[in-house]
Amino acid sequence: MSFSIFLADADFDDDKVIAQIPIPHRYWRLHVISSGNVFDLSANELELRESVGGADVTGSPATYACDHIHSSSTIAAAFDNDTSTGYNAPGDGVFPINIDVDFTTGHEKDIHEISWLSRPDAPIRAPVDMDILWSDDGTTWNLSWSERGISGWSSGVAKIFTKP
Ligand SMILES: [Ca+2]
Repeated sequence: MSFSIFLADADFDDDKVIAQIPIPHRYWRLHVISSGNVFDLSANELELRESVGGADVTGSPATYACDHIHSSSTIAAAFDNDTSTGYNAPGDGVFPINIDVDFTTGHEKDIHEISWLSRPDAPIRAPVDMDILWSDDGTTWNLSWSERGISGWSSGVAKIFTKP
């Protein structure tokens, strides 16, 4: 989310945007509604960026959580900058699945782009429908943007999702 400052002229008919002020938030959530293989979800690397093509802002001091995870998996494996390790869901078809990033107090971010690298031997274990949410308190969640009908996953290729 961001606010625009407008420079208004006398008749308000051609106001110019003179600044975009980012509104950072502590918590961000990838709310995955459905998967390409219906039953399972995987992510070998996830990146959150504050600008299109910008730097990945995950990493210390951010912490991660997921509400549905295979017993032999960790959500941290999706954020360790190692493309050979990853998060895996239990494969039981239970959705939605929430993947949360807590950037921590004093390190709030304004996320505009997500990069998702799926599991190389099962790339369709990846989102078809997904919402990107933010929160300031970890309890009340707000929609930032939605992705629908995602397709075309292929092995070893990260997909990029940019805020409209
Ligand atoms: Ca990894």
